[in-house]
Amino acid sequence: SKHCSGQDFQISRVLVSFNSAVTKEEEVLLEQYLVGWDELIKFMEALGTVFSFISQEVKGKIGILRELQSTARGNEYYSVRSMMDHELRHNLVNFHKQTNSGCRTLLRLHRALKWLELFLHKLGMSSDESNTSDLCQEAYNEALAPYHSWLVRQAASMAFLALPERKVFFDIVCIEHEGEAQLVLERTVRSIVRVYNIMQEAYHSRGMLNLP
Ligand code: 1Q0
Repeated sequence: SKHCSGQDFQISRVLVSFNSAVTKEEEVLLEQYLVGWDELIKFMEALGTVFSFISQEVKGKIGILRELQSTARGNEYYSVRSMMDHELRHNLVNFHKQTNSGCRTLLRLHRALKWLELFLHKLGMSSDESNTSDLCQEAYNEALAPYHSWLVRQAASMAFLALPERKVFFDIVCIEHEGEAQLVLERTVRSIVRVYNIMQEAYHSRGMLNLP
């Protein structure tokens, strides 16, 4: 009976996708991971046109990875580790210049997921007086700004100013009560942390945390 403005987006689907992306062997399944991102894109699209440059950017990265999955070697892109080992084995990862390797492309989404983790955590802990633009900017400064050019940082800060207030966020997420929000957000944060940590270790152990 609840009416929510972001009917297409469901935060539960983000949670389910990221949870199901992790196997018993602590592998991250690439397809499930990307499905989680598909859902996040719906959220950004519900925010309106100011955010479309961000969702276009994410769609571009997802597109590159799906393209790799659809090639003859697509089965190698089954999990994050299988992708990394395949690309390293075949010298497809360039450590000196920018290419469209799966490893460097996924690294961009990986870093963005840290931003989301911090932002959702802050949102869950926030109070009535909190300002979403500030929460978003703080998370951005910590997780993403160090990797972005000056121009991108300015554009991001401008976009943050256009963010709706907390109430609207909770409405899109379809949450009526504050307590409920905190619970759902913390659960989502946990599913993100789990995926993030596994991927962070996979990138770290292969010396690939700084791919150009
Ligand atoms: C909620 C509003 C979204 C706020 C997004 C924060 C990040 C903003 C910064 C985006 C700038 C994008 C412009 C291009 C950047 C690229 O230079 C960069 C590097 O790529 P490359 O190929 O040049 O090396 N690209 C990236 O860093 C890719 C990732 C961009 C950030 C995407 C983060 C979007 C996450 C959105 C999920 C929102 C869901 C919120 C759910 C809330 C539920 C209560």
